Amino acid sequence: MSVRIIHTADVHLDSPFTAFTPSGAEKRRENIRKSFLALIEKAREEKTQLFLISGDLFDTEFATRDTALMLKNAFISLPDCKFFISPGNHDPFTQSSVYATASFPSNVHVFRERECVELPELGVRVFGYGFTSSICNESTVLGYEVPDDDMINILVCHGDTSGALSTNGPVTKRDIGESGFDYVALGHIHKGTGVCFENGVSYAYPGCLCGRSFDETGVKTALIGEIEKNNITLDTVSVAYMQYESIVCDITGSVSRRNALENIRNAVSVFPAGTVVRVTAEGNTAEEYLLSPNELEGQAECEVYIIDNTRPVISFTDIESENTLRGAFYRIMEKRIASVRSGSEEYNTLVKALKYGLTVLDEKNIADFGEDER
Ligand SMILES: [Mn+2]
Repeated sequence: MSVRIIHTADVHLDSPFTAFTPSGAEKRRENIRKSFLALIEKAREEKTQLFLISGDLFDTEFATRDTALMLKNAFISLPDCKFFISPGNHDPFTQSSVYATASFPSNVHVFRERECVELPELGVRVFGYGFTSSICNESTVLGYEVPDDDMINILVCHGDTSGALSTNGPVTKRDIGESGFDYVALGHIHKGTGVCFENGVSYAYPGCLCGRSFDETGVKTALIGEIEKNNITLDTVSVAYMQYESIVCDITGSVSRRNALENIRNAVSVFPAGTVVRVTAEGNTAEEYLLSPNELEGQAECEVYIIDNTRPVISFTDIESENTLRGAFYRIMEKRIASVRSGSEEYNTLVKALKYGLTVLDEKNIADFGEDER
């Protein structure tokens, strides 16, 4: 007997995206909702029987009414699929949480501390651990009575394999190996692991469903496939409407400002449309090629932010001897730069100040310049 599953985690619906304008933040929240709905459609196509959500479905214990309603409708639209949700450290099951206040349909089970749901018709037991506060200092994979019989035993939980001092449900590989489950569906770590094995127990982090910042770059996935008693086949599936990437682009040799931007646009073109890309521009360029963070706004398929770490190529001997404000500024800055260690933070700041100062003194506009940490 086998069962078709989808395993996802760390969707972080309703993330605030505080660094953005209200409409920019809303666009990103919409992308997360669309990603989740795309996974629901995957479940419909693949006739998924168990849909496992291993924590942090929401970014906080609260959700907007619209998001809760969207989920409810999604769950209702797949009546033959059973949903198991294990609240995590971001969305613990508290009195006032969305899990307590939303009325999800009967094909949805939300775990609260340790529980087990038997599904004899599928030959499966689904165990789960639901956080009831944002802190959990005990292993979330231990403490269950797992019968050793023909039924498939699956655990759905948020848990942290990154260290014993974690307050997010510290889990060791040994805990997993001794747990007695056939599959441990984990959540919390946003980088997917693929299916791993420990002492006969299969386990995986699917990773977050879509990237939300430059800390979460690359293709994000969920896991989809079949589980049999001694055979687990899960593949990654990507449904993300939002992807982040961070690249370095050396624009040395660009013959014009336009050419420099063209080189950046080419470097970015390998990513799917809509990807949010941070490009750190490096190399030596003519001083008039100074690039602003939003230089390519509306000019590329991707959303591109440029950090300009290029060094201007300047005719130093000319400026050095110039009897102008520009010359005086240059001589002072060079003296200061010479007094600090090259490559240090101060050095980089001074180089940037020199670059911006020369631009201003050339009466060019730098109003739009600055680092962008989105
Ligand atoms: Mn978490």
